Amino acid sequence: MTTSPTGRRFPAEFEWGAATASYQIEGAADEGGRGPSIWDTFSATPGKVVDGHSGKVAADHYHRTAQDVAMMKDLGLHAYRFSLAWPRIQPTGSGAFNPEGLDFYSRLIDDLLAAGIDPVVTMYHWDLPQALEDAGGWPVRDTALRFADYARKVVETYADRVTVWTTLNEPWCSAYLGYGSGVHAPGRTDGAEALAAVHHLNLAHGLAGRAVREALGDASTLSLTLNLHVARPDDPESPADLNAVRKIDALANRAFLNPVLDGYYPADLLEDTAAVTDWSFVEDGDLEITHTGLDVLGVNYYATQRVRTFTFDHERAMADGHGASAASPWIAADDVEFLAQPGPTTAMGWNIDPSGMTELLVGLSRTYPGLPLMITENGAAFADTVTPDGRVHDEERVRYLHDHVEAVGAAMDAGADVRGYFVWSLMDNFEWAYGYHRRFGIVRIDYDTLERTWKDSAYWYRELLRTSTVPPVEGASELA
Ligand code: IFM
Repeated sequence: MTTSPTGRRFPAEFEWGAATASYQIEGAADEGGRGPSIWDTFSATPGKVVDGHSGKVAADHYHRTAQDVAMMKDLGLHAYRFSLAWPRIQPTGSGAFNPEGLDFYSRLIDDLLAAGIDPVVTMYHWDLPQALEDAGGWPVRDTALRFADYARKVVETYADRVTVWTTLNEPWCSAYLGYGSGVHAPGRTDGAEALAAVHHLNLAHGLAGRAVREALGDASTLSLTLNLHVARPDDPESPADLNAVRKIDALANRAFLNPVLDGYYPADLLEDTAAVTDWSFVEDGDLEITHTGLDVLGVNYYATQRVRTFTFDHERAMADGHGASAASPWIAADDVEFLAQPGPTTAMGWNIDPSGMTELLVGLSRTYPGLPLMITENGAAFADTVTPDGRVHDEERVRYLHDHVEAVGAAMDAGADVRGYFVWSLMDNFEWAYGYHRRFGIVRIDYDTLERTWKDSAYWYRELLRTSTVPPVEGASELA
């Protein structure tokens, strides 16, 4: 069956794709000369990942690339966004490169091109070589310098076939979840280290960006993917709540946008965090390096946040037995409270609010006119079930995707220059601290057999790509 084209029509040149990341799908953690990453170590540490899951096998993509690329072709993807595993290419993060690792991605790139699919490469999606963490990790400057060497190598190796280069995926997570709250690898909980990591990731982006531009010149499309936060005040009339929004915006958004697109760190961020660090890790000349500008900004969007300022009542907290608060990713923002929001949520507990997507894209295009935008991730985890017919009727995911794609269109109507959209994710995968307990894929992975099964959302997405028109939610199950 084909649906009647009643939905919004997208321009023919709009790039539709799907995204994944190395540690989340590849498996083969001990094969092909790959070195250990911080996620191997973290996963092997009791209590860090639910049920002790790890990326050791994951979706076994390493052994099934041909099958997976064929599936992408059947879906009609224009582009595939994937990440290179640094420890597969350079096992200890410095020194010798691993030819087997380089070849693995070379073959993947060739297969994609042969299938008519553009490779959109992310250099770093969180799998830092463990040896670099042992030497200090992202809080130390040397990690950014090592990243520059790695970046130069991969760009030189693949520049003949890859022009779209994303340096980092969601440095917010690497810095604040990895070194602030510690819920991600390497699991450290130190605010000053988290902020040093922010800067060294920005520096790493800048150094890698130079490598991309040197190798490709005008042919390069340099990108950085950020998970920008859409924080809204609980009470829009309350100066205190507006101040909470400002703090979150500084830590989550401007801490990355400003050094890269404007060449400075925001004064309010430096002020807010002054009791935690003096930012002396920012050396002379660093902000010229971070200030690369971008050919396209990658935007990952899932949900919004509602925040307010609250006054910490020490005595009440002690009486409630909450004297010792858990580490927070929000450094020097202890007075900001994140509130539950009304309405539906996904299996992550994230609220479903497509209007935040429109607001974010329109806001970015007003702040940075002329900057092309690309949705590099958007999608939802739900508790999928396989019905007796062997199918996955994931209507909630279809609705989520439908409403968010429409929200992208609404942003374009309002003038945002959005060039493409990548669904997260092509297939179910290792969802970090949740292990395999959260499923984001439009294709189901059976983790016992590693069989791939298209969910209704995959058929719906294929129809969208085939027609450039948003299909209705109803009838998605008949598109198979
Ligand atoms: O799975 C992650 C991905 O690695 C980065 N962005 C958010 C996704 C869902 O949590």
